[in-house]
Amino acid sequence: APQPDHLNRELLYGLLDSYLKNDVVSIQESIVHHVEFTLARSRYKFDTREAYFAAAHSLRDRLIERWNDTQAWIKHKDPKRVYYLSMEFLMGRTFLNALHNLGVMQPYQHALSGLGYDMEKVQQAERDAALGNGGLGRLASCFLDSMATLNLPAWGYGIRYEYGMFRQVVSEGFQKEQPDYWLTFGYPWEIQRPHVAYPVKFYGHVSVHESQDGRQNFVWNAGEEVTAVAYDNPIPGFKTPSTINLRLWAAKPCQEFDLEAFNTGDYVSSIIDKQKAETITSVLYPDDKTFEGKELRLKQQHFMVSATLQDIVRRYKEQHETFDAFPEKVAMQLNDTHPTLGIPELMRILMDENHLGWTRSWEITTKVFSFTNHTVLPEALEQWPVSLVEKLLPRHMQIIYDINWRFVQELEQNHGISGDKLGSMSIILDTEYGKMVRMAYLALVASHTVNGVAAIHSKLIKETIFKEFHDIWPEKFQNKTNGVTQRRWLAQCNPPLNRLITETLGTEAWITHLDLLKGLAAHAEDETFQQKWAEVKVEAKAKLASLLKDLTGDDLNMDAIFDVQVKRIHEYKRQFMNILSVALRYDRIKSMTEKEKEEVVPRVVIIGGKAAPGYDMAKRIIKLISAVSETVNNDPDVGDLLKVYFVPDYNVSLAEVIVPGSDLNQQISTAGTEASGTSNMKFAMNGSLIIGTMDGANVEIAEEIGEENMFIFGVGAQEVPALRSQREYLQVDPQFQHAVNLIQNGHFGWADYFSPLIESITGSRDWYLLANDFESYLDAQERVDQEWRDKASWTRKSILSTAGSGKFSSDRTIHEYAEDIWGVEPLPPTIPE
Ligand code: Z16
Repeated sequence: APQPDHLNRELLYGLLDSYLKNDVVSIQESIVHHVEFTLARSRYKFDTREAYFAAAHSLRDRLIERWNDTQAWIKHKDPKRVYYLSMEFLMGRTFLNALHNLGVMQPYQHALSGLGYDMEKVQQAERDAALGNGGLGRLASCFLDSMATLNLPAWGYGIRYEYGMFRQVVSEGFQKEQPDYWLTFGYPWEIQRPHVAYPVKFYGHVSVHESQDGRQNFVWNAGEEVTAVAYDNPIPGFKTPSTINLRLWAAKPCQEFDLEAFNTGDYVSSIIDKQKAETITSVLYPDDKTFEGKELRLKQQHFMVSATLQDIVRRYKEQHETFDAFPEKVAMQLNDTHPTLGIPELMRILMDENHLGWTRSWEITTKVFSFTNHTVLPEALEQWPVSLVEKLLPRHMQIIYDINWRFVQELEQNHGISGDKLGSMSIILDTEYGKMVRMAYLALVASHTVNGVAAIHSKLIKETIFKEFHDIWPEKFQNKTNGVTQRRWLAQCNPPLNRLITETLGTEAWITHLDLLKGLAAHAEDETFQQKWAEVKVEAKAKLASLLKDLTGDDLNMDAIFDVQVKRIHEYKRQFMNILSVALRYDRIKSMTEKEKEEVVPRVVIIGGKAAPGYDMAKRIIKLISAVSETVNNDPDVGDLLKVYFVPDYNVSLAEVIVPGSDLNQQISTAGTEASGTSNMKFAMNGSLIIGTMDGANVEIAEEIGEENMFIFGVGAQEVPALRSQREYLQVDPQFQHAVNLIQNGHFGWADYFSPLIESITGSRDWYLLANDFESYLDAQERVDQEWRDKASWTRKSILSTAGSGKFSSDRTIHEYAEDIWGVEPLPPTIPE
């Protein structure tokens, strides 16, 4: 880059010295400055949305200052860095989080109110950045917050989709998907870096050249090339100046490529052709657990890892002459198998572009990658047709074959494996439709570590999907129980509870040391404390009630249990079982005398979540919930003893209201199917009691909080395989049959439309064992009602839930990754010389 003739350091340091002050007047100045000069509006006339954008830009200035200092400091110290590679980051809103982490909430509030704007409304003007499906994407975002807060030299890498997770509209009970073009008014939290751009190649063919020393040199002559442009998103830590980076790539047409087409005379259609490049980063695939073998998706994956690896290698080379130190300077975490193509891509870069040779390249590659698995459901596991990989990425396919060939050799020679077992472990799977690449096996072979996301899940992957690999490489397997950031999921989303906890513990140190919540247990029996705790819950419930009032026009019964199940709609998560029990509860109330009704514990059942657009059963479940809701809510016999709501378009921002406002949350997946779950942790932190199975992180939550403070039911994961094989002979509980009959007989209408649902839980079809667990579920629901009748006891359990949730901070999770997998250390910021 061109340098100025003369750098006046003294002047430069002095100029911005007094710029980013955080007193109220300086903040007002900076907001008004952005109204005039960034938005080009008049300082005398700007609306709430403009106030949001101007305040966001003012905050962004402060983020950029910290980002610059942090990155200069990291570069200066050159420690080992960790890169979190993920196709999804479900960030939600940034404004409140940035205010809170920078510690400037108060002055901004005063600054805005002084200008005539209400902080609450200004915040609401921000749109969610929803570049993810669910748990996996939200986990990546929680991890960024923790990595920044722990001062780790870390970066996230992903894709800047133009359309995020679809907006869910429910009309007449049917889900409709609407595009989420979230960039309409611009996104103030990103910094475009037009100069940080890399070519990404696709298609074409590979040629071999003999080099002078007799070595074979592979050259990939691509058929298509697009440019990846960086967009940086600063991620501030809490109470530390450390501000890390989330670098998202956007596809742009490449300038220099295919000049020939331009010279053949068809200028306009050549340009239109090149526009197609941008479609690579157009849209997030909204399927959370079904593998869809779409070519565009494979393109997205390669696009992301290719740009990322070029960036990482370039950064490394800026400071190092050889690749010797690469594994001491770089760790890369693969968030599921989605970025697994990074493995052959790094091999290609080292071998073909840096001429390192197979042995050294493989040695380096296997030292830098580690991989997280997020599910044991077979339909989610990625398998790409060899024919497709070969066409799109011919050189990568060769490398994958080579990796597999050497792996198979090793199995034969070092482990004495042969025959069918060899085939069952091969990265390449032969099927009747052709050969497939098993991405999880590729990731496993090349990674130094693989981890599951909760203790039970990490145990299961060793026994089931990766059993043969565990037999030969037991030391590769680890557990890293998920966590969530208590900044967003307690401190920010539940201010009254934040205040009560801080006042009770006499410190706000829990915001960075969540274990301190233990200290609340000592107050669990204290009546006046219980009273305060209950008041805080009522406040949060009122916020949720007002959200539902806006949505439905209904006033909720504040004495009711707010009973919540919010998560992606999936058969294994058993929203169907939930709604069956609601149908039964409704039927029971209908048959009661007025006297009997006086004893009923009132409930507000809230269900929310998106169905993958092509997931027919999930869409029928949404319709069923809506149909039950319609009948129940309009039945005068029921009144406010039972209400059922399907909340449309469940997302991060809605969760921030729903989680604090819930009394009870449902985590009722068939044991062995939910890898971890992370909303269970958010609910526990906010004093919501769990009704759930011994699945995912529920198991560890029960260890921390005490099973007696939860409503645990259902069979354990160990019993599931045997029960599945006996499904058709199992005795069906009469209550279950009755609930099914209500739906089948058209009690809620749409009987024909619901018949595939009924079939899916009948006899041998009942894969997720609804019939089997139903009785035990109803029993747990009965215990919930009993508990609610004893207010003091319920509140005590609520306090103990929060008190026992300390383990589930993503700070703890990230600390473990850093120590046990990445080998990276905190680099507390100091002002660079
Ligand atoms: C996802 O969100 C998860 C798994 C997966 O294979 C794909 C997606 Cl998009 C979830 C798990 O279902 C959940 O149990 C876990 O808590 C979460 O990933 C984070 O690990």
